[in-house]
Amino acid sequence: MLHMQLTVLSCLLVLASCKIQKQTPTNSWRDMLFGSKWLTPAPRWRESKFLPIFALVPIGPGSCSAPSGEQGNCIPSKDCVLRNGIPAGPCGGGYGVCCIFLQTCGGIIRENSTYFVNPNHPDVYDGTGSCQVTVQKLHPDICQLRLDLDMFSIAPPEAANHLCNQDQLLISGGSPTPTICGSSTGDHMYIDAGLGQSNPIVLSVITSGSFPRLWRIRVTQIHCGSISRADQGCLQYYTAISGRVRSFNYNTVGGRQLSNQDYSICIRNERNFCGIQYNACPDLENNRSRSFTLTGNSNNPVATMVGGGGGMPPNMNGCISDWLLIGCIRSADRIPPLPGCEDRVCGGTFSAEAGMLAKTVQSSVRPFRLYFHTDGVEAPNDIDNRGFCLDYVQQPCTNGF
Ligand SMILES: *[C@@H]1O[C@H](CO)[C@@H](O)[C@H](O)[C@H]1NC(C)=O
Ligand SMILES: *[C@@H]1O[C@H](CO)[C@@H](O)[C@H](O)[C@H]1NC(C)=O
Ligand SMILES: [Ca+2]
Repeated sequence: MLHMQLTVLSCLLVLASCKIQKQTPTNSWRDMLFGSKWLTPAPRWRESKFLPIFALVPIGPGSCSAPSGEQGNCIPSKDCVLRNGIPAGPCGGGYGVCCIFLQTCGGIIRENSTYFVNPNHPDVYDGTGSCQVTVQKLHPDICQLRLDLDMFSIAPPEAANHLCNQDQLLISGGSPTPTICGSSTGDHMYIDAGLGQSNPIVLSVITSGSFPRLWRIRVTQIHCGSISRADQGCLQYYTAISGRVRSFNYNTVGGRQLSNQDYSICIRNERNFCGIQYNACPDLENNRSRSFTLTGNSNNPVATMVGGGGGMPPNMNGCISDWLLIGCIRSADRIPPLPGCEDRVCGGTFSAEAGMLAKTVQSSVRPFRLYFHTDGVEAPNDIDNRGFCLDYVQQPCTNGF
C-alpha cells in the first residue's frame, strides 16, 4: 500500500516537474517534492501528455549531478519513474534524466546512492521522534555501506559530559558504530554489512526537543570485491596521499568532542609510501589553537600528554580517559629521532612528547590507522574539549622511512 502510494506520488512529481520545467526551467524540483504543492489534491497524474519521451536511445548507466547538489544516475526517464526516483533535469545530452533517489522517515532504500533526508528537506525539521530508513542490499554480494554526511546538523551533545542526550544518529544491523550528534557535515562512515542476504541495516535519527535539524546522508552500496571497499573494521577510510581527519562534531568554536566514541580511522597506504606525518590543522578562529583538545580545560593552555598512564590515582599521568592512538609516534623534528616512541596522545597540544609545543608527528607503523577513544565523562576536569583535526601526509619510502 505504501509502495503504491509512493509510486503514485512520484508519478505526480514527475509529471508536475516536467510541466514546470516547460514553463520555468530553473524552478527547483524540491519545491514540487517538499513545498506546499506536495499536498495538492488535483489528480494531475492523469495528464500523461506531459510524459517526456527521452528513452529512444539506450543510455548506459552513468552518474550525474542534480542542480541541487545530489548525485544521481543518468537513466531513461521511464526507468526513473518506475524505480520511484525523482527526475532532476536532463542528462546524457538530453536522452535521459538525472534520476535521484530520496527516502525519509519510514522509507526503504532499494537503490544505490539513495539519500536519507530529513522530513521537509531541504528545509529544516523541528519534529521529535524516531525517523528511520531501512537499507536493503541490492545484491547478496554487497559487503559495505558508505554513508556520506552531505549535510548533517542535529542537536549537539549536552555541555557537561558531551553525551548525545537530545538527538542521535543510530545505525543498527551492521558493524557497531559510535552514536553521533551535533554537526558533522562532510564526514563519512563505512558500515560492514555482513555476507549474503543478512539483516537489513537501519539508519535512525532520534530527536527530542526543539532544534532546526537538517540532514542529507548519501548511502552507497559497495561490492565485496570493489576497490573502493574499506579495510575491515575501519569506520572511516581515506585513500589519498594527503588529507584531513577529524572527530565527529568537530568545530573549533562551539564543537564538543563526543563522549563514548571507540573507532578507527584508516588511511590506505599508497604505493611507494612507507610512513606518515600528522599535524594539527590550522585553527583560523582562535588565537590559541583548539584543533587538538582532547582532555583538560581547553579554555586554558593544556600540554600534550602521552602514554597509557602507569601509576595509581592520583599519580597516573597519561591518557586514560580520552585519547587518540597512533602506532609508535615520534616528533619529526628530532634528528636523529628519539629512540622511544609513544602510542596514546591526549591533552590540549598535538605532539608526540609531553610539552606545550605543537609538533609534526610521524609514524611508520602500517597499516596507517588512528584509534579514537572517549569515555562517558567530561566535567569537571575536561571542559570545552573540541576533539581533533589533523592533516596527514604520507611519506615516500626514500625519505628515511
Ligand atoms: C554504487 O555506486 C557507486 C558510485 O556511486 C559505485 O562505485 C558502486 O559500485 C555502486 N554499487 C553497486 C552495488 O552497484
Ligand atoms: C585574540 O586576541 C586579541 C588580542 O588579545 C583579542 O582582542 C581577540 O578577542 C582574541 N580573539 C579570540 C577569538 O579569542
Ligand atoms: Ca571524556
